[in-house]
Amino acid sequence: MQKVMWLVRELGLDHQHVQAGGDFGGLDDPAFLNLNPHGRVPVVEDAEAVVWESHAILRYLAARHGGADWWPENPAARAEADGWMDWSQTALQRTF
Ligand SMILES: N[C@@H](CCC(=O)N[C@@H](CS)C(=O)NCC(=O)O)C(=O)O
Repeated sequence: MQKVMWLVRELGLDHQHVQAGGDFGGLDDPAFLNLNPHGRVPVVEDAEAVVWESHAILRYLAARHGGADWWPENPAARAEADGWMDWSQTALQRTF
């Protein structure tokens, strides 16, 4: 969640942050499950897109709104960021 809100702010995107999950609940609501059938946050609705899974959201926001600074043309440059991002979730976070 934090990483998504961090990028939203870095990109200066107009947004509405709807709290859900934990004490806020709502993840079992049919309307929420229609957005993310896994019943988890974060989820982003942006124009026609509904994106769930935090790293998919980060990639989407970077590609859609970030320009070349956040979504470089060069696949090797993108892969460098992708590697660190996925490593943080699969290795670093697990060790934490
Ligand atoms: N791998 C998923 C994890 C999603 C996830 O487990 N989200 C947690 C919050 S961090 C959640 O929705 N928990 C249920 C709840 O808060 O009630 C992602 O990165 O988006």
